[in-house]
Amino acid sequence: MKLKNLMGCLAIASLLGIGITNSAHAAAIVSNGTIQLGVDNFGQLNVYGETPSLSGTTFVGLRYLPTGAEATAPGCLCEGWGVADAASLVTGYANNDWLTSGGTSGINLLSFTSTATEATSVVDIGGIFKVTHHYTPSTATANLYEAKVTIENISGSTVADTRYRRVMDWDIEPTPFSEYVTIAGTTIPSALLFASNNGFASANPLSGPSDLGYTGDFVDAGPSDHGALFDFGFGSLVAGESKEFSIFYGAAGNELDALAALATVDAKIYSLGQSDPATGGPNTFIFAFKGVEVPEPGTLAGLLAVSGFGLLSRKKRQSNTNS
Ligand SMILES: [Ca+2]
Ligand SMILES: [Ca+2]
Ligand SMILES: [Ca+2]
Repeated sequence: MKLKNLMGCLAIASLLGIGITNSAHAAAIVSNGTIQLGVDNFGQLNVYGETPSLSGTTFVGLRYLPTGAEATAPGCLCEGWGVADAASLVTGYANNDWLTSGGTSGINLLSFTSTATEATSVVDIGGIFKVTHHYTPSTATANLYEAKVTIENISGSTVADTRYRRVMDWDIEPTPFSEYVTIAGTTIPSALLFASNNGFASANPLSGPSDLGYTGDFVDAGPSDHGALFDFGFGSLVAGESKEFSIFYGAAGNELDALAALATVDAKIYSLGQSDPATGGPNTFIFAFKGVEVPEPGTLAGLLAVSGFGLLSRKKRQSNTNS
């Protein structure tokens, strides 16, 4: 999204006292030498940096250093995540865009630590969830950063319907705001509930599905100003239980190399953002998930639950108790 909206976001953030550019605000820009990420305190991306990108933005979300291209920070800072229990309606989410994407709510920071290459955010949502995002270079390929996500039920009792949303506005340089977007892997058995190209959606997992014309799997939609939205349902978590999975952010010089990078980590659910839909040059950006493809051990009930069947809570509790 374009500059006018960004300025609106910054103005509102300023009015609200939100320190997008506040130096005391915990955040980190991390890099493995190929991929650079701007990680904010709650684990959302898009923080202020100093080095202008290929098209001149000084915010860092996801950058490919060989070209200097930024992939989400241009225009609005629309990138974020949320965790919720769809049964009790407890929710918390973080997004540095307030005007379009609805910003951040329901999250308390527990800790944020970083080095030159890694960043770890730990937050509390309503005393129900402890959520950790640990950003670390992929050990498999320089083209990917891995965000290891842990959702822990700290409530002391069972959480019935655990949700995770991740959303980003792709803005692929050198053609930001007119990118081609691909989403793949939505039909394989997984915890995925919904995917679309609405990168401007709220990060609140309970805000409901929305799209900008494309849902499920689609290839090279565009050119348009859009992004990627993924909703996951992990079913019930008993007291003290955690759900772990990984998100990958990355880029390569073309589409074939991007797909090869995804293959090295066996990530099958993903989005690509491109300026050139055919070759994927000069950079194809990657946003992918792993560890969401198969149900938890012994959880036919869990699989059915994430498919939208809400009638199996008794079996679900039994199976989780046994696991
Ligand atoms: Ca953007
Ligand atoms: Ca966009
Ligand atoms: Ca393509």
